[in-house]
Amino acid sequence: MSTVAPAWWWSTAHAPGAIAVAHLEGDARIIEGVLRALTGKDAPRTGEVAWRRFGTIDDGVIARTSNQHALLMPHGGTRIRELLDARLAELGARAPTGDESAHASWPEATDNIECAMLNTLARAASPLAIDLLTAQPARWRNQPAQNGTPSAPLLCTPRDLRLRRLITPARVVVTGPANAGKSTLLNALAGRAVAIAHHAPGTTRDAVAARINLAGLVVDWFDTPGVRADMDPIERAAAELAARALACADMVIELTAPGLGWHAIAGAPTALRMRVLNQSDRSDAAACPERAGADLVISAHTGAAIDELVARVRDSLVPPTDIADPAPWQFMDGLPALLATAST
Ligand SMILES: Nc1nc2c(ncn2[C@@H]2O[C@H](COP(=O)(O)OP(=O)(O)OP(=O)(O)O)[C@@H](O)[C@H]2O)c(=O)[nH]1
Ligand SMILES: [Mg+2]
Repeated sequence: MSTVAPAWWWSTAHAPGAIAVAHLEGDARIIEGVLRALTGKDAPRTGEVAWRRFGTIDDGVIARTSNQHALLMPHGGTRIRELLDARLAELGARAPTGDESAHASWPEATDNIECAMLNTLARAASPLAIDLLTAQPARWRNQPAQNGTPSAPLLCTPRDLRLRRLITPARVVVTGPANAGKSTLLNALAGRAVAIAHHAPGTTRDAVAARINLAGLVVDWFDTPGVRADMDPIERAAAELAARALACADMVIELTAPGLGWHAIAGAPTALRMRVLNQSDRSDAAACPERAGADLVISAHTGAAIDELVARVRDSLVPPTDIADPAPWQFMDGLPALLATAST
């Protein structure tokens, strides 16, 4: 998206919670200007995760997952959220207006549902969203009518919410002992060196975030530093950033390697979880005790089972049955109200 006004929206519910997550998306120079005005410091570089004060409102984490996108993670109080909304509006950011009639933007659209669909399509992150979104106006119009207006459930179903991960990327956080290969895995998935990978334990001293495409599903992938007993202050600060990412993870991948064991980790209680044993190419991998506890065994070096990992993460976050289900999808809040005015 390269509009002049950056888009600003929340992907956590408007309710008290430990941590809230907001998205800022737009032209790189413009979002850097907004973040500088908000925090008084330079914006994190692409791939960086940093702790910042959000003016006098709160402090929290900013993860720059791409040139055009940053995640802001303040505490989850409703007042903090309102103050940040007001401050971001002052700085020129706007909520993506899926519910605008916006016929001016979409003169070819036949009604409000189609406008909403086109607005959502314009900011959908995942290629998998395209066919499903474009099918929605017809599905909603074909809903059985009640009192002359199409009937629509007011509450979102779990399927509605899972499918919204096609629009706003889910957060996948990888944890595990130092030297498991967490950074090597991110680099293999991203197809480039996003994170520094090295045989010395404690190589990752910063949390790293990148927006990557998992065979059609785009996610925000967090590489975290391996937790060790003798961490220096910089590593401990990085571990705090990682804890903040874990608290709002949609999925946690626990990665280990032969001989390193499984490390229990705290994370969002609702997060999906997967245990992955890496370094299957090593001669000691076949008989190692970690194998018994693994959901999947991979090698980030040789690429063995990486396609399987990608497919499993994608299908856990957005199950293929959700996509194949022909029922209408509430791809945004307020859709039932729009349906009531669909024929106007
Ligand atoms: N044989 C083998 N070595 C691997 C594999 N994946 C990573 N490594 C090696 O393991 C070492 C550690 O890899 P990293 O990716 O830096 O590990 P990390 O989990 O990010 O480590 P920290 O950042 O210290 O927490 C490096 O020497 C990698 O080359 C693999 O699949 N097979
Ligand atoms: Mg690392």
